[in-house]
Formats: sequence, structure tokens, C-alpha cells
Amino acid sequence: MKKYLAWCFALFLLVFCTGGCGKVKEEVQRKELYRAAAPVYDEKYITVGFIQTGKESDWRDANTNDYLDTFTEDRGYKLVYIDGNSDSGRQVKAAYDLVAQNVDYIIIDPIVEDGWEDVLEFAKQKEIPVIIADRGVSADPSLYKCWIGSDFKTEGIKAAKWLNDYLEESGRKDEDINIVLLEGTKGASAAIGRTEGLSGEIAKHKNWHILTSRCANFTQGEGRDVMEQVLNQHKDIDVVISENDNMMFGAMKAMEQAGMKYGAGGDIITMSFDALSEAFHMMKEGKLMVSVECNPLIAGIAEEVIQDLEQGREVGKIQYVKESVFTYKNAAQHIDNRKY
Ligand code: GZL
Repeated sequence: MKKYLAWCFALFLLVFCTGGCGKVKEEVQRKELYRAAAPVYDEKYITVGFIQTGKESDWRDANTNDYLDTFTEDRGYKLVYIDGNSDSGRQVKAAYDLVAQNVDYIIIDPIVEDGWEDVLEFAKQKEIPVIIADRGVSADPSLYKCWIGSDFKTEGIKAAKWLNDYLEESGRKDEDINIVLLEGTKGASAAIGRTEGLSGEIAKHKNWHILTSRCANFTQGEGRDVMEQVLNQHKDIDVVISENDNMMFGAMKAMEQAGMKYGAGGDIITMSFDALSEAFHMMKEGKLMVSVECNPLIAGIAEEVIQDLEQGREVGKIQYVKESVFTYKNAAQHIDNRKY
């Protein structure tokens, strides 16, 4: 409450002074007037603004539900949830709005890395701590308290190492291997990191060839559409690597439609990322051969960071979530205890 009264007084001064000490920039006035309209949040709650990417995948739904289950009123929080609707410009505007609403903390899951510098500067100027979660931003790290998420490059390396081991075990170490890569959203740190990790390992094998890499924006529908196009252009595919499970599920539909035999015992090796519960069912059936886990349960770490900041404690700048690799050989022993 005290912050709100201080801002009202500041706004009064701003408006009062505007007449005598020259023109205040329109932009500053707009932002300050935003604040005057800011809702008054009940001091007994910690108000957390959370800007989500959208609803592009099942992973995203699990990630969103984790925030909704964590930042509840009976746990002492008022959550202001904003769906970015897969539109980065909408996300940035929402961040300005949350600063203007004078929330206590802002958590951002950025669709893409770029375009965040100005609004993070604004949040810092207004002393509202920002936590970046899941995907990253290219902005100066001094503009946010910490980043929590997965090591996407390592995820890509883990996938390529599994492929290497599998081919060795199958006696195909020196065979020419043709790879199709379905990439996530262009500019998204999850796609950037996985592609970097995969490409670096693939380049170490002169007999591994990327036939084509196509963006399918992490969605099942685009995964199917893109794979249909690829199958029309390429018949000599040995491996399909999808940068998330949902695009792989769509690609599987396209391969089935084309009469291709994929998965364990088939002609096409299938590899993806996220390790959703649906992926475990696919691995148990042998349709999916490996899924590199990307843990969506991030809200609990974000809450710990907020509690540390509330107590005036320092927080680590980079906080990785724990994750593993699951395959068609070990899926059955894990499937019953998956949380998402
Ligand atoms: C990764 C996350 C990615 C998932 C996709 O942390 O950003 O976005 O891998 C999701 O399923 O859409």
C-alpha cells in the first residue's frame, strides 16, 4: 500500500510540476498515468505477475498448471496470469502493464530471446524484480534477478550421444545416416540450444547427414504439416529428431499416412525432447525411441527465489532444473510415477 501512496504523491508532483518546469515527455506521462490507474493489491499477498508464452504444447500446459498450483492465495500469493498467445509483442506490452500495475514480482517465460531490453530497463527503474523462467532473453543479465530453466544445449548433446550409442549397439556405426530435424520456434532459446547441441555432435560424425531442418514451432499440427512436406521430398530418411514431443506426435501421423515404419524395429529412428507422459506411452509401444526430458515444473524454484528476495537473500543468477533421458527400453519402469 505504501508504494501506491508514494506513487500517487509522485504523480501529483509530476502533474503539478509539468505546468511550471517544462514539458514532461509524453511517454513518461503515459507510463506514470498507467500507475495512477494501477489496481490496489491487498498487502497481505505477494502479487506475482506471470507472462506465459501461450498454449503451443502439452509441455506448456504442464508448465502453466504448475504456476497456477504454486502461486495460490492460500499460499500467500495473488497471481496475475497473462497468456502471451504465442505473440512476443503481446508479452512485452504485458510486461509494461505489470510494471505500471506495480506488482511485487514479474516472472517472464519469453517466446523469443530478443526484444526485452527496454521493458526490463523500465522494470528495473521502477524497482520491480524480474525472474526469467524456462526460455532465455538476450538482454543484459543485470536487468533481471535470475534465470531458471533447462540447459538446452546439453539436452541436444544428450540426444546425439544416445543416437551414437544406439547406432553402435545396432552395428550401424559406419553407416551413412540421414537425419531430418524438426526445430522449435525460431529465436526461442529452447530451439537455439537444442539445435546447437545436436549440430555440434552431428558434425563430429562425417557419415551423419542432416537431410533437412524445418521449423514447426513446437506444435503438433505444424509437425504433421512439415513432415508431410519432407516425406514428399525425401525417401531416404534414417532418423527424425523433433525438438519437442508434440511436433514428433504430428510427424508420426504423417509417417503413418505415408506408410512408413518408424520406431524400434522400424526403418526410421524417432527422437524427441520434453518426455511428456504421452511420450512415455509412445516409448512403451516402441513408436518413440528416446525423449530427452525438459522439466516444466519450474514454479517451485521461482517461489523459492521470491522467498529469498523477500528475506533480502542473494539468489543464484542461473538455476537449472533436474532432468534425465528416457528411452523405449526404460519407459515402462518410469511411466507410473511421472508428474506431467
Ligand atoms: C522448453 C520449452 C519448450 C518445450 C516445448 O523449456 O520452452 O517450449 O520443449 C514448449 O514443448 O513449447
